[in-house]
Amino acid sequence: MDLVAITKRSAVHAKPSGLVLQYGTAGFRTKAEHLDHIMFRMGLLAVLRSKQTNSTIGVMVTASHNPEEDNGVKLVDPLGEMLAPSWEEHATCLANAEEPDLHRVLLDISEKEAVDLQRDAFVVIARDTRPSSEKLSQSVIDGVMVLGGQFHDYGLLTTPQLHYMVYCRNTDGQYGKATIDGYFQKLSKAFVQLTKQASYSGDENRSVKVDCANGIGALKLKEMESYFSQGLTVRLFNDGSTGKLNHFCGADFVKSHQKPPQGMEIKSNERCCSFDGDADRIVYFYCDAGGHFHLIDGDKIATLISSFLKELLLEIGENLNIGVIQTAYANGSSTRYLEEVMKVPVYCTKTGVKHLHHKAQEFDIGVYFEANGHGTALFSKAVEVKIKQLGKELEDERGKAAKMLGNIIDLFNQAAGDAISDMLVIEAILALKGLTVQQWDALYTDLPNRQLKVKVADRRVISTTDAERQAVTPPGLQEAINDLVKQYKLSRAFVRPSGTEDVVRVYAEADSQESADRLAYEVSLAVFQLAGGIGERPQS
Ligand code: G16
Repeated sequence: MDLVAITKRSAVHAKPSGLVLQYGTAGFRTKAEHLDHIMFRMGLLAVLRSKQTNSTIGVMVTASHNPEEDNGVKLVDPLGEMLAPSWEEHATCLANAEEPDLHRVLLDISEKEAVDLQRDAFVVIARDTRPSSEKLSQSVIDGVMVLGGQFHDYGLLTTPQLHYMVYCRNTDGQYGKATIDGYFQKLSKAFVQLTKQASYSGDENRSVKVDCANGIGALKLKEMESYFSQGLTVRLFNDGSTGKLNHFCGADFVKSHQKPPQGMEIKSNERCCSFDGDADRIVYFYCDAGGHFHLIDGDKIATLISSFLKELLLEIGENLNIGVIQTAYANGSSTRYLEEVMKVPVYCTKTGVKHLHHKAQEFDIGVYFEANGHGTALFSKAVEVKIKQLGKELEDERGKAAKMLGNIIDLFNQAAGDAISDMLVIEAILALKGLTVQQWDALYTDLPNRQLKVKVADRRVISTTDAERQAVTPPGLQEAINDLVKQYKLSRAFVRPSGTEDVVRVYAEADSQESADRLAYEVSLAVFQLAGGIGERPQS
């Protein structure tokens, strides 16, 4: 480690004195102008992680659903997963080290993690379409280079595409080819094979309108369209040509405001979906003949996928264990439907893909989705090998179902939740089952719910337990929530500090929209009073 060179380069990416940032739910996120030193330092950290694991590590420059002025960075571990929790702590230490302490922290991490500094390192980098992303990814490269790491800059990619590249590179191409063409080929081949088997061929069922949040999803869908054009027509809106990233559009806006994005023409009963800013989340929606908006969120996506997988397993005659993983935000009706009607075990983890992904790996088939639309399905290696073998050996109906499942396995991005891959899986399932968006929506009725944000001076005063369903601190807050919840039917509420925005999130559901709105407002007020609210008091 050339400490003199590191100090010199670090001075170019100097940390604003006193600025403290934390590796949150999905990496570092804040205003883009505060992130130069973080990017440089994450370049350094990626090199250490690469040397330690003897693998390629990914660095994605994005702030996903956050406003355009923000930016952020996520590190991607060897199998395309989120960075391991112990390394998140190293990331936070490194990010907050004052300039003179930088080498000591680098040496400490290397020692604690037994990093062989003589080893080679390889880092792959990509970025979203934010105006600040290009310069910030140069700072990552600067960090990689000063520690002697090699790198490949993929330029513009969706976040899940970078996860895919890392996974491919570390499995010697077994998972796929680590190029954008390799990604398009793998997914579209599986999609075209699947939709060929669909008996339903009505045009209307094979076209979908996509709100791209004015982000990278639009670029990548345009590039990919010709690969699957026979199977599906995608009509793109909010493609970045005029509007601002995530501004009144995108999956986060549609989910949290429960209304359609701006900039999209919607005819009644048309199937539409929204991606978020880095295309790792998707939600579906439609407006009925009466003009009412219907949201089909991550919970209903998980239900559609897991019921289809269960049906296929039944046809194949394989009794494999399927689990569905949700978070506290999952609508109570979805959990009840999965457990009581579909008889699928459901587990609840903390918010953050890393928690859901980790739990999903415990099953033969683990389907995980956050209500906000971030999710995928994971298949154990043994299941994948067996299903693909059956698909080759059997010529009967069982073989047909096994072939279908084999293609579904290839169509999912098993490294991370991926809006493009999820959209193609959903479109294939709807086509194969001949389901309309309304029929899918009618699987169960969501309990009315509301999400709000509250500004507090320091959101770390709120700590939680029980997969974030109970607040431990500040004192009295949980008791206040319990008292409020008791006043409404079929109700539930919880609060948690966001790991991507400087806010406290409030969730409430109840038997009517009016009650859910009222409960969310009252809980917000309790947060404001007991957890140090700042600015304007929550309004009913
Ligand atoms: C990230 C995480 C998600 C999480 C979301 C909101 O999504 O990957 O797991 O649900 O942030 O997290 P929080 O409520 O802590 O702000 P994205 O799409 O923004 O990267």
